[in-house]
Amino acid sequence: MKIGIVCYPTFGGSGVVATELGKALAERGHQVHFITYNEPVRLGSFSKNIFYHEVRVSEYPLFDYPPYELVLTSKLVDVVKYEKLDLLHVHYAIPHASAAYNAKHILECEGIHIPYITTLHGTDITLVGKDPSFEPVITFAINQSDGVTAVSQSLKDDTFEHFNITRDIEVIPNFVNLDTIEHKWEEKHGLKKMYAPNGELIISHISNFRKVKRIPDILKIFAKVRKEKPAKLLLVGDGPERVHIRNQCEELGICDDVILMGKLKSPDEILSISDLFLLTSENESFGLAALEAMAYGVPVISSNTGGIPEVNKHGYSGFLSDVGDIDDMVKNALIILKDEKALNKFKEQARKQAELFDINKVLPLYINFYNKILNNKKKV
Ligand code: GMT
Repeated sequence: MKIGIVCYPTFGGSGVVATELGKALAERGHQVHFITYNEPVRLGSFSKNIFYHEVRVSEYPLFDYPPYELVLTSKLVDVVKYEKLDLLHVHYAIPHASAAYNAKHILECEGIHIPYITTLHGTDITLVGKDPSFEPVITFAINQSDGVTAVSQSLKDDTFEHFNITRDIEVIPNFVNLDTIEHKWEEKHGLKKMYAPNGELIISHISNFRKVKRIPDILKIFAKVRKEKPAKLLLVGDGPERVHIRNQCEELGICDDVILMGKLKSPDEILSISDLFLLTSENESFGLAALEAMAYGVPVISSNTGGIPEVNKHGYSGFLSDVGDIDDMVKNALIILKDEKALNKFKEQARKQAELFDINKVLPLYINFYNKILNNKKKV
């Protein structure tokens, strides 16, 4: 197949999933064209079947808001036509689904039929999409898609609850590539000493530090756990909430043990040395970061919200607590960190749980879905 993938090329989960999916498809012989405003951060080195088409939005004094969606639409028309694509797969509904809809109809006027699949990732539905300034367009572009997937049952339910959806949505979860993780794990053994020189436990969190992640909860949990167990907190990522972190660390008296790592291209190193992962989000459609942690055998303390319970199994790969229930999360963290035996048991279970989401299980779901959509196209 020749597939065009549209995504945000940044550190966000939707961009990571789209990029890893494209890479996996390319490895299996499909031709993958990334159509994005920057090279996706997780792309790594190019391979024979991977192409990158830049969506370049020019500045013009008249434009207070550069028309990204229009430029993307034109680029889609161009790439579909000249690369003879079979299918467009757009990740994150806003504004990618409506751009794909417009491109499809422009191409139809020229006798070219290109189906598009929209994958819903999370905040495109749960936060941004619901906003009345987007809602009618999002509803329309979802309903008009040739195929729609959501990354969890919870996100699918949310979509039906908040939008007037008149079509099916297929659940295809996020995934990890356990083969490559196994390999990287071996490489990173010496790193732990650098961050935890006295054998402290390493607790980590990775996100884009937005309000929805509840970063203050992470710091409060860490402060309490650290009273019982010597530990370091590694915070990976950046975003609007970062400016408050230092002040809160000072209030809690934990500055010396909290390390702000900034944005890292890949979470591999930090996860490979972590003992516990925290995900305290208010809302989370899936929680890719938690799954990536589990793939490294890192148990997860998380909130019981959105799609997280579909990933993190309570009492097995970690624990789930009500959003904001700091004391319960601390209690659960200490069950895991109690002693080496308990920690190793949870580590093993976390890894086992991640196996359910291995790319070799999830990729066929996407490929079958693509084939179904392409077969429908032939029948039209
Ligand atoms: O909203 C974000 O945190 C970023 C967002 C994205 O689309 O880039 O992440 C969402 O998509 C991920 C990949 O499908 C999911 O694993 C995340 O749970 C989801 N984030 C939220 O729902 C908050």
